[in-house]
Amino acid sequence: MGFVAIDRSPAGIPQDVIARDNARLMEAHLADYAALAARLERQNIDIEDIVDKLMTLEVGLPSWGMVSGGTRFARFPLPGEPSDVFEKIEDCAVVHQLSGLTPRVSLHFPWDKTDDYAALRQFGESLGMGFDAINSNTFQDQAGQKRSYKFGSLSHSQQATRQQAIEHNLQCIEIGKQLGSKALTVWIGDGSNFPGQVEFTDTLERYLESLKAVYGALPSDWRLLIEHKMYEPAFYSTVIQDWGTSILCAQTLGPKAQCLVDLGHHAPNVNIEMIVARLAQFGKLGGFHFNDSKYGDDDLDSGSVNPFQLFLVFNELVYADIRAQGKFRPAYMMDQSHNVTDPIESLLNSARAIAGAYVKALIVDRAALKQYQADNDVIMAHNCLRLAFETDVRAALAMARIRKGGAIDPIACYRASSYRALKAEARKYDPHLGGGIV
Ligand code: RM4
Ligand code: MN
Ligand code: MN
Repeated sequence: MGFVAIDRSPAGIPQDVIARDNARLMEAHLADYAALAARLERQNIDIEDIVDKLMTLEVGLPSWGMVSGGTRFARFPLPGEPSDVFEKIEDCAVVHQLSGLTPRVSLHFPWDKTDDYAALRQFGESLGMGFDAINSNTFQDQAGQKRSYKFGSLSHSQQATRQQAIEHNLQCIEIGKQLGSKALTVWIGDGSNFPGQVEFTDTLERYLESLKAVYGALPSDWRLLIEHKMYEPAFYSTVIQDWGTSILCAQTLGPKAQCLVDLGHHAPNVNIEMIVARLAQFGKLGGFHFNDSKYGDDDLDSGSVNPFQLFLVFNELVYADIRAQGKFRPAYMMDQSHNVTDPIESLLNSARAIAGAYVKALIVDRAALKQYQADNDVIMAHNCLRLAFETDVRAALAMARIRKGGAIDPIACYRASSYRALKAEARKYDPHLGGGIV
């Protein structure tokens, strides 16, 4: 196998670095954990149940987020950042090692193209990493590509261009099968920049016809995740502009087609948690791209701007899981762009924010909430959410990390390891490498 022959320096954070850093913080952690356990006990919640549930949460990492991202103006590369898909997976494995939350990486093609996918899978597995949804890319032209996506891809006015985009998606499925993925995420840049440029109805019809061909090639245990986005790169209209069009397409295609919600893909102030509830209620919430945003598709770190919204989203996800009797399994992934931070540190912080939002949603007193809702006791119903959100649950998160072999303080531990500085010596530095974020 190719992987055996690949010369790579040993990956990961040395276990003794984690052990030493945890030893430094253990006493304070145990005191905090006991205090939180006592607090939760007063609400009849066993902290051990919460930690057990948290330990089942898994979130995929975006391969394209492992390299410094850029804006339309500039990209500021980081010495030691990965230069190929193998090195990206190495960095993902570090995030997982320290956080215990991110055992899979979501790849993007052709950005992550390589010669030997069996070797890539083996390399991932050797680092404890599996593969999440495959992302296709028909929103850019690649060198040597016959037909341009300037005016669209799956919904293009010309059949040959649509066919080229379909074939790319079919190739993505083939690659995914070799890697053990179970889903294909399709986000297209198709749309228009001027009123009159396209016919809304015709483009959607063509999109659906194309996607039917992709859907037909899905293995039986795969999902097709349709990702909506209201603008960019098209600024007047997009073909899959919102969750309404997304669910209509998913319903038209069939049971393996579901919707993916990217938190940054909505108009400002849209009630995203309500969209989550609606999609889940009708069995069509298939996946998530976590990130945060202030103005648009900013791809900021999860929970960095609006942690209350992240909590409210998880509140709906937890409720959906209760309604589905524990069988609600969307593919949770992050989709972020790190322009001014070390991607590993941003992803560690994001993992903490996501885990925190989940735990806070788990400790909502749902019986009391239902009663307050029935009685129309507005303040007390609202306070059920507020109290959970305001609880400091960091000790529960740390305990889950410790039990998975991770770190009490992931960023401190990462810094203590000098991982990035060591990689800066070992990896080739390519300032022209793209972060891949549009
Ligand atoms: C898009 C969308 C897709 C992601 C690309 C890079 O805005 O969020 O999920 O693959 O960006
Ligand atoms: Mn996305
Ligand atoms: Mn996006």
